Amino acid sequence: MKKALITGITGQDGSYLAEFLIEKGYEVHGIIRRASTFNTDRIDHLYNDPHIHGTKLFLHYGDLADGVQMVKLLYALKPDEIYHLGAQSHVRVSFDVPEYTGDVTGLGTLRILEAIREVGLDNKCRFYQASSSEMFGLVHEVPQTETTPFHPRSPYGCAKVYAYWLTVNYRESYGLHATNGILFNHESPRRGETFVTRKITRAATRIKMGLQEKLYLGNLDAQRDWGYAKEYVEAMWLMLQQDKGDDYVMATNETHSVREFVQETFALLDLDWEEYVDYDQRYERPAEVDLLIGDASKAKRQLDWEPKVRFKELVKIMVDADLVIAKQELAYQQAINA
Ligand code: NDP
Ligand code: GDR
Repeated sequence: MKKALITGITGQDGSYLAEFLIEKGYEVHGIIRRASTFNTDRIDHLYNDPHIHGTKLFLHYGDLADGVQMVKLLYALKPDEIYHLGAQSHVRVSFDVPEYTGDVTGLGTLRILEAIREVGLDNKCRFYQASSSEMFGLVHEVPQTETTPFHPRSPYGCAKVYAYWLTVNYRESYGLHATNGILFNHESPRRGETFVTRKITRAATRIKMGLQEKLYLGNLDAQRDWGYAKEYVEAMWLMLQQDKGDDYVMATNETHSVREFVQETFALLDLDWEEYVDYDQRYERPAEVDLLIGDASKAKRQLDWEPKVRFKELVKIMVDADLVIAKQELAYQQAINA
């Protein structure tokens, strides 16, 4: 049985990837952070008591800021594959906490790569780095490919560029099977609620149910290449099944503005978006990434991977899921007011 270690297992992608790997027969280990409230909502349905025979998911405390713990975990687990998804992943927040973002999102990758070497797993373990289309930043070329130059526009983007090149460097220096998945935005009903797509579908469905009056957003003109997270985690696995580490763009090759996402969401709910959406400057970024559209033809050619869920279907998946939650919220409110 293959053993995988996932950092960021409690996040959107980590939860889908854990599901996918367990389904494939892997023993899955995940690193979680200690918090004063529960932070494992997205993976609770996968978790069994570790004393039960046949359990496939094991959780360990750790933090990307803690290199010693990383070494200890790798000594103990000796995984075949490491999917490094953990990060301070919010672009706007990275302007508020740039040093922390550099430490966790940038140096966090270094800590894992060095732990792999320290434990002597260079020839055994395959490494996946969650690289990002945010590295392209200022538009130099469309669509963006594996050879498009990087010009990051945020502390987050800069940290990801550092981590990207470390991954390439450890491949070239030490022969490590190390891969960058350069993933464009991917969303789902499990997307964090402060990212724009989920913020929109949560708000619009709550407005529909009479639970909220307004939705405040920043720049509606930014364009993104939005795919479906569940499909993108399969691509991560495929990348690590190749003979050699490499770098791959994952994208839909379609782009839409934030405004279009708003329009599509409100239209599905028979609402006129202009009545409900207001501008709030605080959601603007000091420097914006205006246009992302990816060309994933290398992934199609080498991995036989291509996304199936397109923009309208993605919006519908998210609206349908959030409508269920909004209805539950309304029922709960009515019950406590009764
Ligand atoms: P999320 O923000 O949903 O999840 C981030 C994960 O990282 C969470 O499990 C979080 O734990 C964990 N984490 C944060 N800080 C630390 C830390 N100091 N130590 C250990 N773990 C930490 O991100 P996504 O699932 O959306 O993205 C996964 C990865 O892919 C990230 O690296 C992201 O930057 C990258 N990426 C994402 C894209 C997207 O569109 N979703 C596109 C391209 C790249 P906790 O739950 O405790 O906060
Ligand atoms: P992004 O995602 O920055 O692309 O990073 P996000 O959903 O935060 O923003 C997308 C675009 O929407 C605009 N926007 C707003 N964004 C947020 N969050 N909140 C708002 O109210 C709002 N109004 C307008 C933004 O300015 C931006 O242009 C995501 C993250 O998952 C990264 O970790 C990942 O690397 C990239 O996608 C690819």
